Amino acid sequence: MDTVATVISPDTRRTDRVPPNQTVTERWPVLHYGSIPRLDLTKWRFTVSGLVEKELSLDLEGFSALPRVKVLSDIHCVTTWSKLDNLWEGVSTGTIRDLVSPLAEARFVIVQGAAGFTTNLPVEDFFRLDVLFALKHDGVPLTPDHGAPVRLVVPGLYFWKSAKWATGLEFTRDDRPGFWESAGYHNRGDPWKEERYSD
Ligand SMILES: Nc1nc2c(c(=O)[nH]1)N[C@H]1C(S)=C(S)[C@@H](COP(=O)(O)O)O[C@H]1N2
Ligand SMILES: [Mo]
Repeated sequence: MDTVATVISPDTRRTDRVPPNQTVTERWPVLHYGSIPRLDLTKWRFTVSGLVEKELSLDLEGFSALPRVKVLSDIHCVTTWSKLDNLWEGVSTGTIRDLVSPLAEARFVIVQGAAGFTTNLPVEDFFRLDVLFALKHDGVPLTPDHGAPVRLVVPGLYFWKSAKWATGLEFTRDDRPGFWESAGYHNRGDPWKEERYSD
């Protein structure tokens, strides 16, 4: 599991790197719906389905053996806290793309988390170079409250898109609002445009 590259998330290079109406925090709040799932890691799978040439199903050992990337990025939560300079390590969404070969009709990605959680992204947002399925944060494995063993990290969008306890994804032709998107959050969630809630 070589680390293939370190990516600096482009938003960290902005002269004013804190989006409008966000406040920087040093600590890392824990936020999610429901309770922390108790996962049986011997049964854990990461699956990719839908509009792909090759479906994928990996156990934790197989997933952990994929090439790694490191990403330095900022977190912007819609509840107005931001946490700067997070160093993530995990599997780039580009690596997933190479493994499954999405079909040309695949326009959206529905990412799945434990206990039925989903979040939706256009493929363009999902395949940005700083998007990864993280196993580590600041050099240590993710803790259960932050989404262990694997969580999505989408630095360019509000943090609700960063599904914790990720178990896979589906490529679709049509968009399908996920958990928070169906509960009144914006469908896309660009923090620089303050796409917080839908009206
Ligand atoms: N599976 C799952 N992932 C989730 C959520 C959730 O409810 N379930 N909430 C999202 C929201 S709203 C936020 S702000 C971040 C918080 O991540 P953190 O607890 O690591 O700070 O997780 C996101 N990922
Ligand atoms: Mo959130």
